[in-house]
Amino acid sequence: MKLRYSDITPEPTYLNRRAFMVGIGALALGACASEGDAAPPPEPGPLKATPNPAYKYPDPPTKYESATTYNNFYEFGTDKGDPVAHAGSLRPRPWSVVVDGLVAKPQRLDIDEILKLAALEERVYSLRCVEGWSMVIPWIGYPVAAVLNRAEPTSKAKYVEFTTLKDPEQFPAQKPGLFGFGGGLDWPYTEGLRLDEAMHPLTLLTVGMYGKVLPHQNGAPVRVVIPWKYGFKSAKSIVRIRLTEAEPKTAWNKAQPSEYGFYSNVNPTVDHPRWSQATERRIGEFRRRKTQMFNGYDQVASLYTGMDLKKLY
Ligand SMILES: Nc1nc2c(c(=O)[nH]1)N[C@H]1C(S)=C(S)[C@@H](COP(=O)(O)O)O[C@H]1N2
Ligand SMILES: [Mo]
Repeated sequence: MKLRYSDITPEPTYLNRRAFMVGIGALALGACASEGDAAPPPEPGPLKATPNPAYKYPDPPTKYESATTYNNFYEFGTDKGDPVAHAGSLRPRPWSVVVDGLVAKPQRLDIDEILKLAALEERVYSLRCVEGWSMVIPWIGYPVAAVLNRAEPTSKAKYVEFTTLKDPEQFPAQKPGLFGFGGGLDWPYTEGLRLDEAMHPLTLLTVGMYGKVLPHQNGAPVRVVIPWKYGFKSAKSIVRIRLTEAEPKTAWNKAQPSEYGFYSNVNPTVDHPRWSQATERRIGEFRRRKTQMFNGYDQVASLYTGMDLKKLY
């Protein structure tokens, strides 16, 4: 098998370059931060959900082992194996999520309320990382719309911001390094969607996968999953959902605006500045596949009518 540039040049390239420029090694720093406190996460318990036949997937799911050992979760380090090695420090309980900003009824939802707020569905989605690989994952959750509706967005609300927990005791890579640049991103990790994207039935508030509670390394206890967008839009371990009038800033866009845009819909015809997005490698397979427009989720196309898809990275 021929290794492609996109197989070996993931997101950290930019971080290495920046670390080099300031004369330190961000990766080395990450390693320091996490030595000593390496604790693997516990095995997640079972979680019941009803398979939703509308969201089956034609291909078999990725092996559970791969989906829980090959992860991007920079709060634990930049290597794919860092999350499973270090995520034992995350404490997913007690946990609550605040829903605030431009809403009539701000909420603070305890994780136990979240688990009961709507019927838990199993939905098999494909997750496509901007780095050029994909997985097929049976997620458990319900539409983010259920939570947004409860909070009653006001007519001014146009966007939704999702924020990951900031706690360096639980996330070793958030410990400030030299120049306040611990771990590489401007913590906390934030992501955002337009309100209509967040309200779309495909956008999933996710609390489990493979019939189990969400493993720490996959974003316990609650994350979002947006299957037609590159994986980095799907923020893990969220503590806040904020409704805003202006487009929210996002962690990857702040780090490298020319490479990670706000929309970031999966699009085979829009290359990443450093690699093509025309094909992808499904984890567990050898031959590359053709990338599908919107990752195959054509039902969202109408959200972008009249917009220049080439500009929606
Ligand atoms: N808080 C947080 N959320 C995150 C990330 C991260 O580093 N931190 N990585 C993103 C990226 S790049 C991808 S591809 C997916 C990976 O999800 P998985 O590990 O469950 O497959 O999580 C996304 N959510
Ligand atoms: Mo990603």
